[in-house]
Amino acid sequence: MTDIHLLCAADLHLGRYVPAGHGQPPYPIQAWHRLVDHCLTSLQPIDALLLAGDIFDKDALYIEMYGLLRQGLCRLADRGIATIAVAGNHDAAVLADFQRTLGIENFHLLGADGQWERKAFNFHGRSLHIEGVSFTASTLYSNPLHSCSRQKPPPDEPLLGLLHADVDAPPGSCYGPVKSSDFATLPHSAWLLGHIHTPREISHTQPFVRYCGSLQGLDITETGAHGAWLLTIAPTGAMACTAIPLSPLRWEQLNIDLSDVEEANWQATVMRMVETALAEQLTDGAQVERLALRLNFYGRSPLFRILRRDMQRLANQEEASIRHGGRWIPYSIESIKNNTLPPRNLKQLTQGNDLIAVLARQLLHCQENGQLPPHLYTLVEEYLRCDPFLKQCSEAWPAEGEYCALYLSQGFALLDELLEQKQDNL
Ligand SMILES: [Mn+2]
Repeated sequence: MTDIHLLCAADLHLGRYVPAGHGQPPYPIQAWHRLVDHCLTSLQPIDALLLAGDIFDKDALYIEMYGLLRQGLCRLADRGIATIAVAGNHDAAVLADFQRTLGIENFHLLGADGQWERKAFNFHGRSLHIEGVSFTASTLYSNPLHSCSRQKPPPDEPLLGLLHADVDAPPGSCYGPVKSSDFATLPHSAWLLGHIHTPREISHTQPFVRYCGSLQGLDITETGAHGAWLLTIAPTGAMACTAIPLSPLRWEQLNIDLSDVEEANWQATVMRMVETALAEQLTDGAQVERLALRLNFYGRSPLFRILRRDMQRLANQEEASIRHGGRWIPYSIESIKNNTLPPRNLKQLTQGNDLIAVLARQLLHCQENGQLPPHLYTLVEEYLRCDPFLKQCSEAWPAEGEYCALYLSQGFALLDELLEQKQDNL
């Protein structure tokens, strides 16, 4: 008997505009082509492709995504490779439509009516059962695992689960809330999940449970290597899961300490530090075609004032690229955060009653306590609520512990501006 090889992916979001420029066609579509190509050319012959929901970004994208999804599925079917999928909250209607109207051979949408469906497949004379359920609307308030069958498969025939769900979500989740402990009560030996875009192993054994993560990171919160997972099932039933990085665009956040950086030649020093940090962070970069970076500068630094004025220039480099694995990978700067602090002694500024002293006292108080008083906390929250990026991407909302750092960084910038004006007026 031979191993069964399944390539597993989720959250393709075909049709999503990913703002990191220069990609033709868009990155999620490039990642889909790479996924299909990998199935067809992998050294380990792939028996089936498993997709755990959110294949389309929106139900309204049937026409736009019709050709490329159909072509990919047909190329796989022509080579005898099955595609087994469930729909997620983003493609609850369109995927069922697609399956019903096209009836592509060897494309199996499990549980399209919202009821669990278990199908038996035969690979190399071995039986494998795959069970899944699809979203039928953009929300699902109940726990889908509560209605999942407990019926065991025949001995020596593995049973896998395919699901789009929100594991251990806060109460009130409308995306199929389940508990990580639920999986242990079911007879499945592995679960492949979609919905959370960060790839994550939830349980290593009995059963094996994994979030595949988005096939292509969609914004700066989805950093690091993204792609598919190769699930190998040995004749003994033993399973192994290996990452297959496929995303052409990779997002990285770099934290760079500028404490000891002198003002002289600051541009050369900072550029070198950025590229050194990037080189250290860039593992599994063989598939990467482009990098998009967020720079987080921190530390008490003589560069504080220079950065306040000039840091955007760091994003102006023409044809920026980094050498990696014997080739040059282009990169662009998504954003730059100046969380450095000025090197001055804040206490000296707190004397008196002018605006500078009032602000310095406020900042010193927050710095020493490491947290904001309630009225400032509310102010920061109101400020964040108006941020256009956060409105669209609630996952990027800073943790409450970061509010104080955010307030201090804005406060120090204002203080520095006031000090500069005062000097100019002397
Ligand atoms: Mn998704």
